[in-house]
Amino acid sequence: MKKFAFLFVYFLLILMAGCSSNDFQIELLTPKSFTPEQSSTIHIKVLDSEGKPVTGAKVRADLNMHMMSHGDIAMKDMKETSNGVYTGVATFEMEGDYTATIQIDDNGKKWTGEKRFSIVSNQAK
Ligand SMILES: [Cu+2]
Repeated sequence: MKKFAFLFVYFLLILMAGCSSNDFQIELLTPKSFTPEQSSTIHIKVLDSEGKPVTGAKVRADLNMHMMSHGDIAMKDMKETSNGVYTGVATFEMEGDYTATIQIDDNGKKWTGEKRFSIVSNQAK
């Protein structure tokens, strides 16, 4: 009987661990194009597992191009501009595919993950 109880607790722990990775739903909103030497506005929407906006969190995003070293574009302290929507500015040097590494700290509850996006230059070639 003791063994059975132990197994049950073990099972419960596995279930809990499985849930914690889904604490946040992150949506990255980027413009489709940019103007060289001008800043572009990036939004990150942070929702909890129930789809409610996460307010008052610390949000940071680092943008990197694939397979290139351009000097990171870091948005260290994104400002919350509306409920659960965090805004930062980035100055792109080059069009192409980027990976955003996003870090959320919601009162100690943390999430880190990556989102990909592409952006093109709107300057005529
Ligand atoms: Cu590049």
